[in-house]
Amino acid sequence: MPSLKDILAVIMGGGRGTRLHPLTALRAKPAIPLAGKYRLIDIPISNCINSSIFRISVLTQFNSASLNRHVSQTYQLDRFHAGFIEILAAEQTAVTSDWYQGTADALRKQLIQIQSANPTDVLILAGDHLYRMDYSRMVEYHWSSGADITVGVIPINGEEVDRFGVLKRGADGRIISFKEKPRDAASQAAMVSYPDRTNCYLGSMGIYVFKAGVLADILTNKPDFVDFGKDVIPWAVDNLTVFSYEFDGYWRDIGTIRSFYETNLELTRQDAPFNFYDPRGPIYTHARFLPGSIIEDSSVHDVLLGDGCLLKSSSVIHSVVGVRSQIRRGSVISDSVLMGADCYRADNHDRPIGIGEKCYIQGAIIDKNVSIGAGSVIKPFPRGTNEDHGSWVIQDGIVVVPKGTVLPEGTII
Ligand code: ADQ
Ligand code: ADP
Repeated sequence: MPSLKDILAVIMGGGRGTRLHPLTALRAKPAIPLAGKYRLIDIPISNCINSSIFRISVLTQFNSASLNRHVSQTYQLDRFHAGFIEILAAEQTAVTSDWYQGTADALRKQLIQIQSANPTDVLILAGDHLYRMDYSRMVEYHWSSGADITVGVIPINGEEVDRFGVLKRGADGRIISFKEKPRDAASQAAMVSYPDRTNCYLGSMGIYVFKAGVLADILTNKPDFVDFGKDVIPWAVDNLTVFSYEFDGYWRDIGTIRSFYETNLELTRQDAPFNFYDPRGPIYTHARFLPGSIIEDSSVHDVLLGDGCLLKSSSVIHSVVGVRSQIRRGSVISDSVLMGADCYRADNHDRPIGIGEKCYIQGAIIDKNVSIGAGSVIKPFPRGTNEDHGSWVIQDGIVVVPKGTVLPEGTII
């Protein structure tokens, strides 16, 4: 049997990032802040480390300084854990043909790098999922079944079925049919696996183990295959041995503004389905050595509060308040995700970072280093509303204020 040392994990760090716009306007998707102090990339990297997989490549479109800094400062393997954690970026150019065209194309463009690690198998992971998973079990299942490809799968319900790859499998676990995001009722009905259950479909988690040789053959011999879900897996199910590995823990795709927002807010309660505190599977992140947060004359209910925050005479309800957030006198924040700040004062000291006095903010995502002028009001819009006003964007009814924005005093959204 091969060993986990022979595995190469490849984390798909994000394509055009339109679904998480404007959080991806100025940064690579893996660098998006999560749960007040982490970044999206911390989830799959921590899962790899906790699964004893120490060879990790992150594929991204942007060679962003903040992603490089975060990964290089956070993840330093000691000499007893041979491996590497590296970022492989697509050419940073606006000419579309040089960018990764899809998930399979991204691996194709880095195939030489991937092969130079000489792995027996390649574990392909998404960069926008929240879950804690021991990948070694999936890899061992892949080895014991002798599969060419193993797909991680999870039961899903009828409302989600058009957002996922869905599959049917035989009693031995081998996948016999696969449809990427089936839209019409007839093709959905044909894919039911568990007629008696609410979660009656088996959905692909978008994570795969490939025999390295099989992956290289497909990427080389099928140059038209751009995506794993759309092209590679449907073809492989008909032509190769593809098995399913069923995961039974909490798992959530947080690749849209709505799911990202709702998942962050779920984390404000201790009984949340995902918990960052499991000592058997810690989620790592950049250690910042920030002071504790000061909450002066304020009320907080159901709040996930990062380090180094300053709340003065304000009220915060059901919200995530990220590192170095400042909320000033008389402000009310509810149902919102504040990502915090990289510093307490802007470099040129011309504006206070954070939420000014007497603001009312509900149902919003406020990205890092934003200044919101005193007396501003932000309220949510009906679901399905999408508008781009530059200094604020509405995605599915949620107001998102992009990184570094300055909203003048008395802004009403
Ligand atoms: P989607 O999530 O819609 O479906 P996709 O947009 O291809 O698939 O993204 C998969 C992952 O790869 C994401 O983490 C994304 O950020 C990243 N990614 C996308 N394009 C990339 C690129 N060009 N370069 C680098 N990274 C890129 C997939 C499967 C479905 C499955 C769902 C589960 O296709 O079958 O059900 O994942 O979430
Ligand atoms: P983040 O939440 O973005 O990871 P950190 O709190 O981890 O930020 O900061 C990482 C380090 O980088 C810190 O020392 C911070 O002061 C520094 N830093 C953050 N943003 C910038 C920037 N735009 N330019 C220079 N240094 C920065």
